Amino acid sequence: MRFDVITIFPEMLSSYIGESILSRAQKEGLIEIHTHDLRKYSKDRHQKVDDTPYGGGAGMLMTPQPLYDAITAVKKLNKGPVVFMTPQGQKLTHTRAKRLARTNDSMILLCGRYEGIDQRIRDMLVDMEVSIGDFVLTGGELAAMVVIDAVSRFIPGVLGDMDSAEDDSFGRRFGGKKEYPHYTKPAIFKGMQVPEVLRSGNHAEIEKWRMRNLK
Ligand code: 6GU
Repeated sequence: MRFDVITIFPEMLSSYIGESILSRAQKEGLIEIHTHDLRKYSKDRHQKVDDTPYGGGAGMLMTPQPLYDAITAVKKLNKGPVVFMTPQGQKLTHTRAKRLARTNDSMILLCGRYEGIDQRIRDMLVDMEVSIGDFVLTGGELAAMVVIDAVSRFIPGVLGDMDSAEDDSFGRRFGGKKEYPHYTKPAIFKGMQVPEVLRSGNHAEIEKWRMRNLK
């Protein structure tokens, strides 16, 4: 899966995607993440990318020229849908993340800032609008990282074994199933003991205990 992210803050993404599972997935060629600095596409001599809204009102909007040039340039490298990150978009869910992973080889993520983007770009070039929840962020960058992370988990090989994309606690919960309590070493921490049965090696009893303790 190839992700191209258009943003005025490319460095915001690099530390997150440069660590842990996403970093390994890129090294193994399972995913590719490219960032594109929107300002570089601005024809304004101060690399301006925003302006005041027609009709008045608070805040600034992202102007169409840099967005148009950036999106059309990136579309030559990435044939996937253009996804605009906005609180007005369709809510990202476990199911939608899985569907995005299964139905696309690539996608372009457009990060908004300020009060939003010129409507003509939405009408002309945006294929899909995605939100990560009912709250407003200062920009789409965190949301784009959430999409990349949630979608990448469903790409075969990104997680250790494919089962874990569904069978971790979140997958179970969203699948309507429950999860049992987990413990790791040490056996006693601040005086609190790990249930004896989990240390017994009796797998039938362990399974029974887990089924009785679903939350
Ligand atoms: Cl995708 N963008 C912004 N700016 N805020 C959000 C969001 C996206 N999803 C939830 N809040």
